[in-house]
Amino acid sequence: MNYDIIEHVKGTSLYVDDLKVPAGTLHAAVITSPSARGKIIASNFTDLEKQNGVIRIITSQDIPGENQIGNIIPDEVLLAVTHVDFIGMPVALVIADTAETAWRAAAEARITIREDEPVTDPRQAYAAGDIIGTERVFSCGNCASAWKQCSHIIGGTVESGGQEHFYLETQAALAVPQETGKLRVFSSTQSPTSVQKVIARVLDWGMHRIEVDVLRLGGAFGGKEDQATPWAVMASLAAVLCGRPVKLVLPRKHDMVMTGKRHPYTSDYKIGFDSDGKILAYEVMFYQNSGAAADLSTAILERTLFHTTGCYYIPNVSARAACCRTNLPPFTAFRGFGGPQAMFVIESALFKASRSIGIEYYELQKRNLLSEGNSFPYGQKAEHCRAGACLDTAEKKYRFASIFDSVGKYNSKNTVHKKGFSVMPVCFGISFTNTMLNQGYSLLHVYQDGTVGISTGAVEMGQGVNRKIQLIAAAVFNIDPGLVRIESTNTSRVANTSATAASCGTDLNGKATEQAAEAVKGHLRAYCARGGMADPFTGNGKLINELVWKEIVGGAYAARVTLSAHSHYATPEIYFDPVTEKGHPFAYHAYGIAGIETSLNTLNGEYSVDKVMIVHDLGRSIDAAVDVGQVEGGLVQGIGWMTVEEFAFNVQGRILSNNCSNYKVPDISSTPGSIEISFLENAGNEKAVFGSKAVGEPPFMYGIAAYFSLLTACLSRKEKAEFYNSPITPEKIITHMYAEEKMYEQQRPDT
Ligand code: MTE
Ligand code: LUZ
Ligand code: MOS
Repeated sequence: MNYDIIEHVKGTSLYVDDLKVPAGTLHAAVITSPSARGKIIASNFTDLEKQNGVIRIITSQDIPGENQIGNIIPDEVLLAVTHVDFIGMPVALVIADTAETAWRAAAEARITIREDEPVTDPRQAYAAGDIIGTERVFSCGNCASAWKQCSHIIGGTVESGGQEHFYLETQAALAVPQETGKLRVFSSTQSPTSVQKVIARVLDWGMHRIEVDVLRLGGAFGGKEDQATPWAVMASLAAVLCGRPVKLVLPRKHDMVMTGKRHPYTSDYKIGFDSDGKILAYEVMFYQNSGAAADLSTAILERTLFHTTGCYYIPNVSARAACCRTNLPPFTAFRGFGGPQAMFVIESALFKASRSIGIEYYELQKRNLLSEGNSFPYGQKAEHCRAGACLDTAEKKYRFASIFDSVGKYNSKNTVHKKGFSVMPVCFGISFTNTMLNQGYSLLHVYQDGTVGISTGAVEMGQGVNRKIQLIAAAVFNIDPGLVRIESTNTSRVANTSATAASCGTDLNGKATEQAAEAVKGHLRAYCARGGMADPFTGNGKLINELVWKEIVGGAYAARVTLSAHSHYATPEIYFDPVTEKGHPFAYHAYGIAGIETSLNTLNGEYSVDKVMIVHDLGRSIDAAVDVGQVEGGLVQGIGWMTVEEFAFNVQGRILSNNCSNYKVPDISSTPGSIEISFLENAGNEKAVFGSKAVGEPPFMYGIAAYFSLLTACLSRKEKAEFYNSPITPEKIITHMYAEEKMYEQQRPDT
């Protein structure tokens, strides 16, 4: 059960837009570029300033510090100066007495732009040499000589689409000037320290003058790892310039065009097998559509390379990847962080190869499955590899063989209605690939009445990190979790935090909390020992009696024993050398397997995901209900990415999927008919707190099975309808199914 579930159910939990604003609060709206690429010639902003209710227009010229928000690479301005790089790029701010007035005025702004031809195709950007950072290469073994040993060599191209985060709470911030030149900022961000740092840079202030507070987010999914920052900086800039509190909340339709999404990828591969279907060599080039600025693209590209081989062992690999700059909003972190894109390519390669070699796709997956001690192309070895254990458990528990059998029988009897069944094994590296970010903090107070308050670097976004941290502290003290409160994430209480991301919120901040609680427990133990009391913490599973606990704490306070601790945890033993592209970047890997059964009507392309069966390796679960929620949520989001969520833009760089009616997220009728989840048994993990494993992102990639399940159904009607271009929408299915007829092509409306 989640920490704030009662508030959620009652509807009393607060988000930034719900906070009571101080009297005199102003509202900001953003004036954005109408063109994807060009030079700014003129604008009518001074006219807008005369409108009723408009207080002020803010442009780049009003910025006291640096006009720069780039995180990894300083290549992104807060407000455009001379050029615009994508439709929706912020150019200026309207500050008004109401949000309605501000957004209405912003909509009336006219910017004259001398337009250049925009680039939206990553291959075109690559050909023109317009890449962000450098091209990266991960390799192992020797592909060149391995090709000669191959009995089968197959090549292909794979496309995967973008994905809108669709967090229910859109981007939002409220900046409130304090006395003594300080600013308090409420932001819907996964990364309070990044927000604090960039506000300081833009205002030319010390970080100690900025307090960022985060109560909870109404969903984030990576969309607020880096891209919550500009809005908080804009609100702060306006608050300082106007000397009043300023609030900025993006309306959904603006959020959908102004913010970045999952990166679309286009990739070319070549894969070689021996006569038994063992992969000998794999060569791949990933073209990442990065959008107009770096944002987190280079880190995401790196994770793509780390997950090149998916859940398989491949002895000879040569993987190249480049961030290709295009005139679209900067694409950003999204659950899986480049990993899913890589895994879709290797699965496509196996699927396609299975057809030309004549060995079943599932059989190829099994023959190449990662096993204990196998090396990844980046040098780390698979230790405590659970890929095989998950697969064996799933095969037995769900009887995959009989499902393949019944699907085959169904398809041989039916012509129009077809079924598919596919399996997706997942192996996901846990740790930020940038070693520096793998640190967490906890500040723990036991109050003199025995209640406990904890602040950490972790941000609650619905994933249950607060619940897990509450349970960890309660378990160390052996007290009822109801005595433990988790406070907001606040940069004045806990500093220099990493984003809550890479699925390691609990690994890092939960571990720091365990350490902090152990420290206070040590003091309490020593106090008891001094007083001749028996050790109260050896309760063999039974909670300490609450009255006894309160008496010990009260007594310790009276004896001037410290009841607070501040603890820092940095993941040990991880490193990565970006020159050799080798190292041991991950503390461990998370494993799991999913089987997905689908039904397809081959006449109209309508389909359903009927049944999902999962065995997931969670280590020892800290809260099973939270973990089931994460597996289900990740799965459905992954299925959405692979099936119905079609992020669309045109050659002018205009996002066409810009509201809920033309962008479909999975709803109750498109989620699976049944989802069975079992946790791998006896699966501890010495590398993370309480033997647990990170669970936030890995289940996302189970969704890939939905693609191949549906493709199997298509191909059982029409052999030639093969395509590797996600999402597999009903429209695409029909187009490929009836490609020769051409009738659907001709009827498609212009965009
Ligand atoms: N679950 C919910 N409900 N909402 C979210 O925004 N984000 C996901 C995952 N699960 C998310 C979620 C992503 S992208 C990550 S990295 C992890 O949660 C982050 O939290 P953790 O590190 O505590 O697992
Ligand atoms: N963010 C990041 C991430 O900065 N580095 C990572 O490795 C990562 N991985 C997953 C999600 N977010
Ligand atoms: Mo998650 S993409 O690491 O926020």
